[in-house]
Amino acid sequence: MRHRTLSMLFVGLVFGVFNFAQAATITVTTNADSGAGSLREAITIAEGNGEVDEIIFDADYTIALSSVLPTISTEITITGNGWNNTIIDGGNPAQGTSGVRAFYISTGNLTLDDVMIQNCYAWGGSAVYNESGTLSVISSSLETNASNSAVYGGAIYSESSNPIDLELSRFEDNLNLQGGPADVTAIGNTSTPGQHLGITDTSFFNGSGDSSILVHWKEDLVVESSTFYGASEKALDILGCTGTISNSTLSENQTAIEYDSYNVNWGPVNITGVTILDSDSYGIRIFGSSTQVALSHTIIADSGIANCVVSGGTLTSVGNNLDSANTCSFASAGDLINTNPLLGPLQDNGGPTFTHQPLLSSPAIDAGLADSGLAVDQRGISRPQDGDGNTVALCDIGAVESGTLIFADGFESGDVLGWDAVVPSGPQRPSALRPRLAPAATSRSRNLF
Ligand SMILES: [Ca+2]
Ligand SMILES: [Ca+2]
Ligand SMILES: [Ca+2]
Repeated sequence: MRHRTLSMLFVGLVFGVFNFAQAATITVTTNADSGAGSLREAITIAEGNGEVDEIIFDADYTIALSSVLPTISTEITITGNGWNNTIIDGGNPAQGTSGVRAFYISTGNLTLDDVMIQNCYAWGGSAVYNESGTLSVISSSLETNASNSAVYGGAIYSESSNPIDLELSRFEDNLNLQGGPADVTAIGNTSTPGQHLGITDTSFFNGSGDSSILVHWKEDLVVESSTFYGASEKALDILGCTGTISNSTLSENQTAIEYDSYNVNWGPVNITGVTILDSDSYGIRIFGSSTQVALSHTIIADSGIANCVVSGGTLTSVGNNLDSANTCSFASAGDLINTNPLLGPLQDNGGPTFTHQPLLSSPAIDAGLADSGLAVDQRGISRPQDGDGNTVALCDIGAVESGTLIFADGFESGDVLGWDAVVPSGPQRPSALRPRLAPAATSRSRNLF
C-alpha cells in the first residue's frame, strides 16, 4: 500500500530526528507548478536529502510545467495514481515548438511509475533526457510529445549507453518535427558493455518520424511482449548492436525492422515468435556486410513492397518461419512460404498489449516446434498448446499461441480468450487504436516555418 501521509522527510526536518537509514516518501499535495507541495518542490527536497526517495501524490493532478523540472542526480521514484490520473504536461498540445521538457537526468536513477507525460517539447528527449543515469518507465504513458532534432530525437533520449527499461507502458502520437526518431532514441558506445535498452509489455502507436525507436551502438537491445503500430517510417531502427526481439507484434508500420551493422560483426539479432504484418514498405530490411539476423517462429506477411530485403549481411532462418510471399529465402525445417497466415485484426486479445490472433484455420497454428524457446506468448499464455486438436501440443508461429482446441469439429473456436480464468490480469490497456497518420501527414509535412 502506498503511504499518503506527511512526508517522513518533512517530519525529520522539523524534529531533527530524520533517520537517514530509511528511504523517504514525499507527497505532492497540489497541481501547482511550483511552491509548497508541488512536484517541483518534492524533487528539490529529494535531491538534497541524501536519501532514496519515492514521490507520491495525495490526489489526482494535472501539473502544467512552465519549465523543466529540477535535474535528477540521485535515486528517485515518482509513483503516480495511474496514467489517466497523474498527468505531467509540457504545454505543447499542438506539437509545435513551444512547451518544455519534463525531466532531465544527469547522473541519477529515475523511475517513473503510473504517470502520464504529455505535450512536452525539446530538441531531443522531450519527455525525459537521460545524460548519464538510468531510467525506468513502468505502467506509464508518454503521449503527444514533440522533439525537434533529426538525430537526437525521441520523447526519451538517452546518450552514452545509459540503461533504459520500459515496462507495461505506452507511447502514442509522439512526433519528431525534424523527421528524427519519435519515441525513443538510445545512443550507446562500444566501450561500455552490458548496458541496454529493455522494452517489455509496452505499446508504441503512431510514432511520427524517421523511426519509433532508434537504438544506436547499444550492446544489448531486448524487446519482448511489445507492440509497434503505425510508425510513419521505421518501427525499430537498429544501427550496430546485438539484441533479441521476441513475442512481439509489428503491425502497419511503414517498415517494421531495419538493421544496419555498420559492417561490424555484432553477432546476430535474434527474432523469435514475432508477428510482422501489413508493413507499407518492408517487413525486415538489413544493410551492412557483417549484419546478421536470425529468425525463428516468426511471421512476416503482407508487406507493400517486400517482406524481406537483404542489402548486405545475412538473414538466416532457424526454422518454423512463415513468409506470405517468398522474399525472405526461408528454406529451413518447418518454414512456410507463399502462405497466408490468416490472422485476425490488431486488437485486445488479452494481456497488456494488442495482438493479431490467428484465425481458426490459420496455418501458423501448431506449425512450430514443441519447444520454441519461449515458455509463453506475447500475452502471457503458456506455450505450447494443442491448437489443432490432434492431441499434440506444438508452438504456433508468431506472437500469439492459440488456445487448446478441444473439439476438432470446430464447435469450439479454439480461442480461449473468452475464458476469464486464462486471461492474464493485465495493467491498463492501450486506448483504442486511432486512425494512423498517412505518411504524407507526418513530420515531413509538419515542420513549422
Ligand atoms: Ca534523495
Ligand atoms: Ca499451438
Ligand atoms: Ca496439435
